[in-house]
Amino acid sequence: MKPVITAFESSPDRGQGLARDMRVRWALEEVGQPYDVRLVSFSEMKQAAHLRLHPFGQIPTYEEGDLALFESGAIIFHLAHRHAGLLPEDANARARAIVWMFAALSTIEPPIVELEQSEYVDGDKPWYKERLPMLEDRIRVRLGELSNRLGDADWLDRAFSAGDLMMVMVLRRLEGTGLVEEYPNLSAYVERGKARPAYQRAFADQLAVFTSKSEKNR
Ligand SMILES: N[C@@H](CCC(=O)N[C@@H](CS)C(=O)NCC(=O)O)C(=O)O
Repeated sequence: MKPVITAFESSPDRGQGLARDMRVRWALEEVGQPYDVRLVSFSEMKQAAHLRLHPFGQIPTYEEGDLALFESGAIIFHLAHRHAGLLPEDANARARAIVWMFAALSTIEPPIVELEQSEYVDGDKPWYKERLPMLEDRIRVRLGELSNRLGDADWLDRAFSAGDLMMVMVLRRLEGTGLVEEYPNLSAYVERGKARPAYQRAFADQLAVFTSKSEKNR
């Protein structure tokens, strides 16, 4: 049975693959699991049918038979348990890879999301520009620490894992800020992730949603 995920019908990032369905698509491609996508509009996400799947009215969701999941981290964790290819077999290496998934979501992503949101929420406030360097410096602290840990390795803990998938996707949220580029090893790490064939298939699929919609609107 093919799982079904949800994604934005009209992604605000115009096909850049920054919405969180991209992580799930990438994980599905890494493990070779075919899937279907149900596109949802912003208003549909807030209606009862979608809220039954996702209590916060967001994407992505994941349905597989009578199992319905939300939270990109939990979905990828589920896929990594069900299929080979995203977590190492060795129990300790597996536990360490899971640490990196959590680190991406709970240590690296929050200050990045705070920077993004400050622009939407406070971009018009007189103090917005004064606060910006502080928010960027908070991110730099984490990037510096991550860069030190990665060193000249290809991946965070030897073989590529769901931890790297999540970290690469979280770091991608900084595209356009120049922050990741201040750490050449992190920049190369993100590019290494993006070069994976599974990433490229996932990226092309989510981009096709945007391009087919733009063609229809011509
Ligand atoms: N922690 C959630 C975050 C989900 C999330 O923020 N989704 C965004 C798209 S990337 C969304 O649906 N935004 C629309 C909204 O919140 O109304 C996850 O990782 O799945």
